[in-house]
Amino acid sequence: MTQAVEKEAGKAQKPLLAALAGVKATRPPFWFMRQAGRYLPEYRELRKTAGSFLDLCYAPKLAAEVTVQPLRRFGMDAAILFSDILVVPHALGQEVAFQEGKGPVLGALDIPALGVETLHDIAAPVYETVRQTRALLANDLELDDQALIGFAGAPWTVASYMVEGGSSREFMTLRAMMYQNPEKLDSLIAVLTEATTDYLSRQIEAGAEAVQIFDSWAGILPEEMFEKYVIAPTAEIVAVLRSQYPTVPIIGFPKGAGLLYKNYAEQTGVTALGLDFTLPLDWAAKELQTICPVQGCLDPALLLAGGDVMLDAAKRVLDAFSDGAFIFNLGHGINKETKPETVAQLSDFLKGQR
Ligand code: 1CP
Repeated sequence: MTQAVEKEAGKAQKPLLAALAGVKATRPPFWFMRQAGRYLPEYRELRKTAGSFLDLCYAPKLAAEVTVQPLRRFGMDAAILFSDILVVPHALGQEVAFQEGKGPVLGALDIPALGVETLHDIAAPVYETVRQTRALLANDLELDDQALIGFAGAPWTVASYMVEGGSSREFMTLRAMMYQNPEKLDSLIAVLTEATTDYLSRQIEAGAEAVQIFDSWAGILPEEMFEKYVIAPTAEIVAVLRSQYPTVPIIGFPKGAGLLYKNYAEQTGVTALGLDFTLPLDWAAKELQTICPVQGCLDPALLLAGGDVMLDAAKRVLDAFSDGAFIFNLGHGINKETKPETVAQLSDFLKGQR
């Protein structure tokens, strides 16, 4: 047996997976949304050699390396697959490009032409990245307690990019479609629900130990539409994955959902909830953490300040959720202007919890 295999054999569950199984820890596991990426010099260096951003997402060796970069530097308890939620529309046949300084730009949307058949051919390198990342983690004695999280965008959030043709402030095309042409939007959501389920199940097959469903724009919907476009598709994805992989935890992140977080927790069946940074901490502890483990939710802007302002806020988050199963994270992704030293300061603080 190699040393790593020996260690694996006699070992307790990885900290992230224990927390997702409902175990309360004195030192909660932590990772940060968007922990890989442009704020890291080693990412910017590697990115130069990779061609376009999508080329990097489809280059398993490079993407696996980028996935573990933040762990080598900061020792988070989890790696998150380096990829993007817009790989799914791309693999379904819509044009997707990431333009420097402009963000994603998507081509015309032709729903009947979207091909669930081509999805796995085009997304195959993503599954290979999962395989290679698991191997990198398992073969490194410093990283073999770290879990690998796979992910996808939720149908609603991915549909927003596909309908709007990119990022949006008000999502007016999408929101108008919801009332004027619901059959069209429903057919898109149906395609995405099936594709997302298959895509996540392939990531699990390849070695993802947990998955997160990012619903970044869940917060723009009135209750009735939230039920229809956020809760229902997510519940469908969770039900299928749960039947196929009963032990693989699923984290749902319905950013901005406010009071509707509770309906989401009760009705989707997710294993754990990713909290955003706007929720009142005490409310979330009382109303959500009593339903399932929670993850979150430091305001990422605090990492631009750093120092005691950031650490005091981190402590308030830890204190608020100290009665139950908890994973420390940010309430949204790391900003690209964040200094690595500040991430190190926060990571050291979290690793020092007793
Ligand atoms: O040039 C570059 O390096 C591109 C910047 C970048 C990066 C590093 C983009 C473009 N995506 C990513 C990686 C990424 N995206 C990850 C990797 C793993 C990690 O967290 O370390 C993940 C999980 C995502 C998920 C993602 N992409 C979301 C959901 C989470 C969130 O931030 O709300 C969304 C909405 C996207 C879309 C996206 N990708 C990239 C851009 C610029 C955007 C648009 C964001 C917007 O509309 O505001």
